[in-house]
This record gives sequence, C-alpha cells and structure tokens, in this order.
Amino acid sequence: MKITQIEAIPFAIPYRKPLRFASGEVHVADHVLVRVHTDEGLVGTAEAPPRPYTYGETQQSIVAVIGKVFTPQITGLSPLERQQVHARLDRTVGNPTAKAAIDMALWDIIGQAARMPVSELLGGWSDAMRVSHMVGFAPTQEMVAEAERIRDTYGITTFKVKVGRQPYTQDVEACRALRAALGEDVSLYIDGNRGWSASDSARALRDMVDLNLDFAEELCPADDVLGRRWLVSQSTIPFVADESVPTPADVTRELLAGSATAISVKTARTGFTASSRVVNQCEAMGVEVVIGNQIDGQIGTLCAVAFGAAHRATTRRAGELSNFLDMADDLLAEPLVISDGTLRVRPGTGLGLAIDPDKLARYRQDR
Ligand code: MUC
Ligand code: MG
Repeated sequence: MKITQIEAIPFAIPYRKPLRFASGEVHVADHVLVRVHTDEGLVGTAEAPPRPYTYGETQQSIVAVIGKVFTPQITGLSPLERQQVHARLDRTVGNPTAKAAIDMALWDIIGQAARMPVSELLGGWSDAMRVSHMVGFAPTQEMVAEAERIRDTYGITTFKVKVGRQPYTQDVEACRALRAALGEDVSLYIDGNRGWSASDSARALRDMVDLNLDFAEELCPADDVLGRRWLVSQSTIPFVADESVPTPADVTRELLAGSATAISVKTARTGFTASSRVVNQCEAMGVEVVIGNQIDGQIGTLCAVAFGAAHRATTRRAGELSNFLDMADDLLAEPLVISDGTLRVRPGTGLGLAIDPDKLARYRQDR
C-alpha cells in the first residue's frame, strides 16, 4: 500500500463561547482537516489546530507545509514505513501540529488495514477516559457558573482553571470561589500559560496552599530559566510542562533541568508515535503525565481519547477532552458524547472517524 495524496483542507467553525487564557484567546476553530489517501482506497483522517501563540503555526502555514513540503516527501511510501515517514518529516524543523496530524492519519490507515481499532494497536489499556474541563478567563461568578453547568450536564468533576492574569490575586480569588462552590470532592488544577513571573507564581501557590490543587502547569515561562527552576523546586504539587515541551527531547531537557515534574501529553502536537515516546520516557523516569487539549475539535478529541485510553499511565488522571463542547458545530457525522464524566473511544476499525460531507462543504474555507 502506498501514500498517493494528502489533502489539507482549511475549515472554520465559530465558538459559542470563546476560550480566553494568558497566552491568547480562541473565537473560531480555524483548523485544518488532514486526509491521507492510499492506492488501496483507504483514507486516514486527523485535524491540525493552528496555535500561533504556542508553536508559531497558522492555518495557512499548515496547509502550505503539508502541500508544498510534506506531501512530495512522503508520497509513494507505505503507511507502515513509519520511521521513513518521520525521518523525512523531521527534515523540516517545527510545524508540530501539521506533522502530528499526518502521523495520526497514517495510524488511522494502519488500523483500517489491520481491521483493528487504533486504540488497541497503541496499547489497549481501556476503552474510555474520565474527562477534565478547562475553565477560561471570565469574571469569577461566570467561571463558577460554567464549572457548575459542566458538572451538572456532563458529570465532569475535574477542572483545569486558567490563571496567569495580572494581578495574580484575581486568579487566586477565582480558584477559591471554585473550590468553595464545587466542594472538596472535585479535582482542581491550574494552568498559567506563562502569564506570571516566577515570583508571582510562588506567591500565588502560597496563597492557594489550602485549596488542595492537583497540579500547577506552565505558571511562568521555562525561558526564565533559573526563576522557573527556583519555582519548581519549592512547589509542593507536581509542576506540569506543556508548551515548553513540544518534542520528546524537550521533555528530557526540561525534566533533567528541574523545570518540570510532570508532563502534558498532547496528541495534537506529538501525534501517536512521538506521544508514545513521551509516555514511555515519563514512565521510565517515574514522572506523571496528563492528557492535554490543544483546544481540539471533535476529530482531535477522538484522537486524544484513542491514545489516552490506550495507556495505563495516561488514564490515571482525567484527560482534557471537552473543549469541543464550546464549538457551535463540528465535522463528525456522529458527534462525540460525554456522559457520567467519561468519553469513550469510538469502536470500529482505525480511529472510527466519519466526516459529514455537508458540514465539510459548509465550513471549508478553500472553495
Ligand atoms: C493549554 O493547556 O494550555 C491553550 C494554549 C495552548 O497551547 O493549549 C491550550 C490549553
Ligand atoms: Mg497548558
């Protein structure tokens, strides 16, 4: 079987409610649908979400690098020649979500060819994950109301609270109000998207010590090298690296440097192949992992749960799998459903992704 063509289709679906966080905000899911075609008629599907404030990619850059660079490099290879594929893609630096989408679409083809679910090929640990919901910036009472609505509607009991605003005390107040409203049985953790200085992060953690937070993620930039190590060395909870670890090598570097003590694994940026390496590295070093969300749509979320459910290490904590709930629509023919705080892997061969052609025609930006 040979790769014959890769489609990179830009589409745009508005958010009902924008997500705001310290490094940016999202109003429209302006993603790229990636479809890898083969000479045997199998088609693998995934999506790439441009996050310029995190990786520098844009919707146009993803379409361009796939069309002009990656397609000619891997056309003619078999989807099973994964080491060859990655050696060729890695001749180009950066472009993580474009590479990850191709990787996941190739796994979708491999699953279909083997007539096996990709999640079972990846590890087969379980068929579902508990879901963690991200609460973005808003006035405190709106953040509380949002978390209560998500808990009451979907049974979700783990929340990642976006922090990193100035002054830091408004985020402390929001976290305190969330803990008071939701009670002790709910899991809470925070993500600063590099918004605070190391010293404000230390003050905020001290002020929230009684809130029983599970994790603190990217409170200050890893590029504030010594400040970040100083902060992590005094944190009493695991300190998660997210945007500072876009590659497996970055994971090693940040852990060995003492700049992080846990890792966010995002299939949107490391696909399935490199995400497996990250999880293996972390397990070997005794470091906790969390399945993160790149503000994925339903296609990306289905990829994230297929990977997260497949591994023992990634099912220990709830995975961030609910950002799609805020989108006005999506491309999947059969929408994802979160119930009892859980999202199931889609049964069937490959990733079990079917695109609604009418929705794709409505939302695509290239016609
Ligand atoms: C997150 O965990 O940070 C926001 C920016 C980004 O790169 O990912 C999202 C969520
Ligand atoms: Mg993060």
